[in-house]
Parts: sequence; structure tokens; C-alpha cells
Amino acid sequence: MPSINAKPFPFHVDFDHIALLCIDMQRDFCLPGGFAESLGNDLSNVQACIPVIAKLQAAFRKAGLPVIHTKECHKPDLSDLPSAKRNRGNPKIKIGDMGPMGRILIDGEVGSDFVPENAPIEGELVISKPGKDAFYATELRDYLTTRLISGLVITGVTTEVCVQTTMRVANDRGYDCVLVEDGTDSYFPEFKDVTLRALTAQGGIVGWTCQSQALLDLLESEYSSPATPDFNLQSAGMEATVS
Ligand code: C5J
Repeated sequence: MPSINAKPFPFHVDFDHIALLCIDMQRDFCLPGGFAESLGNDLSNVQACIPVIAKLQAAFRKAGLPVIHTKECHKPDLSDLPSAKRNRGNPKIKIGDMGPMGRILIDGEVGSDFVPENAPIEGELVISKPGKDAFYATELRDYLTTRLISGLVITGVTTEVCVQTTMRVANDRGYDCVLVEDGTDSYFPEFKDVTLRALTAQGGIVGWTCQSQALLDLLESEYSSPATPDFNLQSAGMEATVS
């Protein structure tokens, strides 16, 4: 089985059983006028991962490997939003309130949708999740089990909140997880740094981290299409027929 350079040691990539998981690449977390900005966060810190994730998505799609998207959002009637979460942080506008991109973190609103660069394409699983953990109250576990997926390449925002929470839960459920260092970001660079270190400490207690290029190189070498043979019907002693 091929492996890539990773921390704390090489990660074996089992292409028959792996998926790319893109966590919460939503306008509400990455663009002005959304939930994150209402909490006073510096959005410039979470935008570097967008083109990196786009490249990984393109490479997984080219290889025919699954790409899964999550979005943190709530039902319009707020029935899946605990008051503890709605009231947390004393933001100027709360989850469910009207903002410049529609109601904040509400499923179906423009703000809760994906940044265009990382949007799903037809046929990809999109999970609406009410919590930080992508397994909580979602169909993720069933999807992975049905497809015999045992390894996850994890990307998204924010590193120390939904990404870390999901990776820890996935690890407890038996998945081999590699978090892409340049494919994840936080509003607080120091939190990103310490999270990457904490996840891989103690011999990879939660999993691995790697650079996107390591995966892209491996995908390219495994899935680049072989050159089309120069096959000439006449020299092979056959005649082409046109019907
Ligand atoms: C947060 C997330 N930060 N996707 N959500 O509230 O990390």
C-alpha cells in the first residue's frame, strides 16, 4: 500500500477505502457578513485553505474517490439549536437572526451555503450538522459504513473547533484520519498550530497530519491516465466500419 510523508510517521493511503472530508467551508465561516464575522473573528486567517481544498477536491474527483461536505447549520424553526448555543458568545447577531447573507447559520440560506470554490458537485454527500462533531445527528456513519470507508483525509474550518472535534470522534470510531495541514485554518493561527501538535503527539494519539502536496503527488502518480496507445486499425489488419 502506498504511503505519504506525514506526522508523526508515514500515513498509508488505502485508495479503496478512503474519502476526502471537507468540513464547514461555508460563507458563514469564511466570508464577510457571516456568523464568524459577527463574533469578531479575523476572516483573513481562514481563507488560505480555500484554494488548497479546491485542488484536493479536484484530485479526488479525477480519481473517482468520494468527496464529502459538511455544513454547520440549523433548521429554520431552530428546533435543533440548543439555547446554550444560541446565546453563546454574545454576538451582535445570533444564529437564526437575519444577516447580510440571510438568516445566520440556517440551512438553505446563502450564508450557510459553501464558498463557491469548495462547493459540492452533483452526487457528492452533503451533510447538514447541528453540532461541531460531523457524526452527531447525521448520516455520516452510515454513509462510510455502506461504502467500506475506513480512512479519512480531513480538511476545513476551523481547525480547533469542528475539524478537531470531528477528527477525535472519527478516531474513536476506528477511522484512520489524516488532517491536511495547509487544508485547514483557524481564526487564531496559534490555536491551529497547537491543535496540529496535540493531534499527532504521543505517537499520533488522534491521527496524522500531512501537507496537501504529498497527497496530490500520490494521487497524480496513481491516477494519471496512461498515454492513449497509438492504435492503427489498418496496421492491425482490420478495417474500420462506419454504420
Ligand atoms: C465553529 C466550526 N467555529 N466549523 N464552527 O463554530 O468550526
